[in-house]
Amino acid sequence: MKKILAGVAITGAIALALTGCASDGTGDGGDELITVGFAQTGSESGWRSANTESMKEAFSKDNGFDLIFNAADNKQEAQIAAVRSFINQGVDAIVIAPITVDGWDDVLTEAKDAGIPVILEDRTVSASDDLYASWVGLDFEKEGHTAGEWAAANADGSNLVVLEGTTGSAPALDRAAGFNSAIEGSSINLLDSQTGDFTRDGGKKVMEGFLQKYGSEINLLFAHNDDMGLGALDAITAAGLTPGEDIKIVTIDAVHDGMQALADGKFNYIVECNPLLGEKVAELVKAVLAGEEVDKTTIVPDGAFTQEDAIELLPTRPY
Ligand code: GYE
Repeated sequence: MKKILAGVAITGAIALALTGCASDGTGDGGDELITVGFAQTGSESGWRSANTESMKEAFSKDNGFDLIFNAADNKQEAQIAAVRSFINQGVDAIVIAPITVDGWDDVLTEAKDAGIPVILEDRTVSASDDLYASWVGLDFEKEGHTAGEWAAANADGSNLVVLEGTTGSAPALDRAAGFNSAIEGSSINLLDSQTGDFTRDGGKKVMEGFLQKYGSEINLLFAHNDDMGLGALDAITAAGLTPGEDIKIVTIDAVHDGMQALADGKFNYIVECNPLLGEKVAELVKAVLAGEEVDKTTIVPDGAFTQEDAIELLPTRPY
């Protein structure tokens, strides 16, 4: 009896060892997986959730990748530490959605010295473009400009408050620049502009402060993303004002909840920012590792939506 049990146990151990071997990526009869470290900003917004999902889908095992995912809670030092740990682990490639534009020179140089290619997605950096293989993202300045053109045409003469994205991030800097250039020459009057860090909570708190200070003087809000605009809705309603009427609202992203607010008439206009970048990034990683020449810059086009568009598009929006 004992002997039989021991035999079963040994067979089990061999079976386990064999399974272990088959699942390490080499025994499947298939190719080695490409190990990719992805340093995501955090999970600040609906846009970010859609972007993370798109990346995880594209960098799946079925597509030939072993993805090491890190979200840095919007802390630049944590994101740089994550990239350093990818370098130490000897990954095949690194993808970064850089929180801020500055501060990347050292760690990008370390990756280059280690022979690990870096692909940037979503946001840009101020470091030299020799330090990364490629960037895929959006034209943030144009997004801001489109929002500003709408404001100048539909809310000229208004008193404006702005909810800015994360300080020092490419979308916050470029959307502000694009918006300001588009409203130049209009009689929109800027009352105040502060960061809400791209979060709902941040948008709500900063809008509460604006309302305390300026009250019903405010009649136009530009939020650098939907989430901050959605947070501001609570503050506006709590102050007894009607969003979309007393205060016109223009935002950027066009995620589901933003489009719903637009369809409901609480937002007045949204400029799109497409978060579904995963497939393109995965294609770039494979091409770079295969030694192919790739474009340094890929810009994904964005649209812009009115209330009628939102009502029509909502049922089929993928995010
Ligand atoms: O607009 C915002 C997110 O970098 C384009 O980051 C991205 C921005 C997006 O948190 O919602």
